[in-house]
Amino acid sequence: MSSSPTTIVGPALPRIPWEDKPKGYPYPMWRYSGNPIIRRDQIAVANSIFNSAVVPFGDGFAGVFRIDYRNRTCRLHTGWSKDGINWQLEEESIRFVDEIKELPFEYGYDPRVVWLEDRYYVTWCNGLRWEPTIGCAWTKDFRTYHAMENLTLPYNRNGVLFPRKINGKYAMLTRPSDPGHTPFGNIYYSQSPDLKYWGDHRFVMGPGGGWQRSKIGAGPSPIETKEGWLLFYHGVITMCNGMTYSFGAALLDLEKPWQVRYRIDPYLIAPREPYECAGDVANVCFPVGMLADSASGKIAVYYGAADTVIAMAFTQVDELIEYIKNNAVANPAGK
Ligand code: BMA
Repeated sequence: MSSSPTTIVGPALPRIPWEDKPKGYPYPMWRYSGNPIIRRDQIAVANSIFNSAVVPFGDGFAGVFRIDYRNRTCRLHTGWSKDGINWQLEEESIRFVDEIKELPFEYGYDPRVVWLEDRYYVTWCNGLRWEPTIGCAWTKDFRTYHAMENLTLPYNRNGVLFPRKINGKYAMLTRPSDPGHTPFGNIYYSQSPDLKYWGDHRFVMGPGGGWQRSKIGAGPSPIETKEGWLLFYHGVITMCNGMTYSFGAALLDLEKPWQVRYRIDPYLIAPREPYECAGDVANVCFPVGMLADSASGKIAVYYGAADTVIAMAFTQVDELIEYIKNNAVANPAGK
């Protein structure tokens, strides 16, 4: 871990994929001009490829991708990239060694990946008798994945591990839910001595106003900054034609991450471009992947668009934090 000249606490990533903000653009986060970065049918089995997570790996990047098949079940697939933008996806889905007999792997979606101590952990929304909970596995090479126990009971989604222990405990955000298209949702914080037994649960935040008024859920693993944990999260507003998914960001206290320091009022990215507004589920921008460079403060977010393709957006940490503070809601914990 290098010392950070910017607000980000963590390693430098000079090869982070990047595109400068368009001249005169007034907002702190901007889309990649080459969006979407992955075609929905990039591999033959796929109906759609979206909501996927990436990390630096070797001299490039690795990722865990959500692929919905042409029979409309979904699985996780490994992907590889030299530049973080062009990806090669494995044709075969991820299989787990040491599979736990009582936890047959039925389906998996919305993976998150985090480097924690000495390995990568993948969490995802895991089918358990078709009831969603938080699945977990670890890998060191993205070739062999070791199954772990589910991290929660059903029903739960959007399980995200922090990249280090906090106060001597592993830490996780989840969003307890229901078996369907959950109409509600608060983010909770849980703690564990061993990544297996979880407790000391704390409420973090619930829905707010406007674009985040029906439900919210954590996005990628939070980024440690000198100002707190920077959390990108999705928020939903239910409109006449269904749920619209946008995303924003909040700063959580470093030592007590269940305390929200600042929470953004306007969204950062909301469905606007054709690939976000039209697809299998219209009007969805769903962030689950992220890369950050502590040397420059650059951040690249990967988000699923319209439950069909993957898109990218960029921001710079100092500009973003300033914007969050200047555009914060009065009651950061929400409802
Ligand atoms: C959520 C999850 C996401 C999906 C979103 C919009 O409940 O299922 O995978 O992107 O709905 O359909």
